[in-house]
Amino acid sequence: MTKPQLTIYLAAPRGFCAGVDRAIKIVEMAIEKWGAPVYVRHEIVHNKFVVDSLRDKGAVFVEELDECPDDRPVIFSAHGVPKSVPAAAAKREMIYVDATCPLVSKVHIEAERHYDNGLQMIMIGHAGHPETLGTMGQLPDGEVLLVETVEDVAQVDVRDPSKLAFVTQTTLSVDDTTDIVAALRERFPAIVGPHKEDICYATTNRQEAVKAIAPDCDALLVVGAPNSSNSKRLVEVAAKNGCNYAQLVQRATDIDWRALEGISSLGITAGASAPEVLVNEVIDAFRDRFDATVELVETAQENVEFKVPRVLRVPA
Ligand code: 0CM
Ligand code: SF4
Repeated sequence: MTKPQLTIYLAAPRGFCAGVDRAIKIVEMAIEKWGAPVYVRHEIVHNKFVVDSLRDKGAVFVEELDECPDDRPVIFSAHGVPKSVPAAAAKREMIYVDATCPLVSKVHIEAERHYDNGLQMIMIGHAGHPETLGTMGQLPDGEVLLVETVEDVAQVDVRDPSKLAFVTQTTLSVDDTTDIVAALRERFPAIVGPHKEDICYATTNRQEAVKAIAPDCDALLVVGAPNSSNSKRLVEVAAKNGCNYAQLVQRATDIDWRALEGISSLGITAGASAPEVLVNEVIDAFRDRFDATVELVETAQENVEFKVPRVLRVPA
């Protein structure tokens, strides 16, 4: 039987960003240096395949520092942690290594700087996401107000509209955030903040790449995890930009083949925490069922690299 023809538009950039690459290497280096087990507070990045691979090498993943013994090293995930976490680790004289992405740390520093200048902080982010908890946790409890939507901006109750600043999560939808920032600036003209928002280069580039292919795709699959904010945003971007069927898949086994019957064009991308091996697995699954041609659509080139410390330094 002849296979149906399929053009696969493979988005670039996609997949691992510099912060994810660095965080994974830190866990690997820690296991090499201190032996197993090395504890990791929260999934180092939001990807089951990555987490399972590191677990096989000797990492133990926990959600809270309380679950770690005093005498084993602990690594904080790429998403960042509230200040109370390293403080508690130091108090217990634990060895800890912070794998927070430098672009998230930059936002932490910004929030602190504004606070020190006497400004009340507003964070644009998703409630309960570890990055939001970590950034809000740089300041004392209750000092950061969270807004998730344009509607929230109308409701937010500030101390003094002339003394305000905002920061954002790094993995938000660029377009939705533009609207929220505009609403903030309209209601609080004196608000201080970044030129646009704090969304990172990787998030921005992956969304741009999806925008370029979405209108030409009968369907688009994002390789990524359901708890990965940046991956979920890619699905939304595809849907908002003219693709009628956009889905998140963790592995090829998640593909709903019935829903894809009759397609002749498919977009594929991957969130910043999804390894390329899983993208290839998905492409191979399509090659099994279709006469597939892969076309790379590259909208930007990335050459960002974050240094991994050669020796993991133990905080004093
Ligand atoms: O923040 P998000 O949920 O997108 O995290 P992730 O682990 O999927 O991606 C990389 C990062 C960060 C910070
Ligand atoms: Fe850093 Fe952006 Fe990657 Fe998050 S998605 S780890 S902020 S580079």
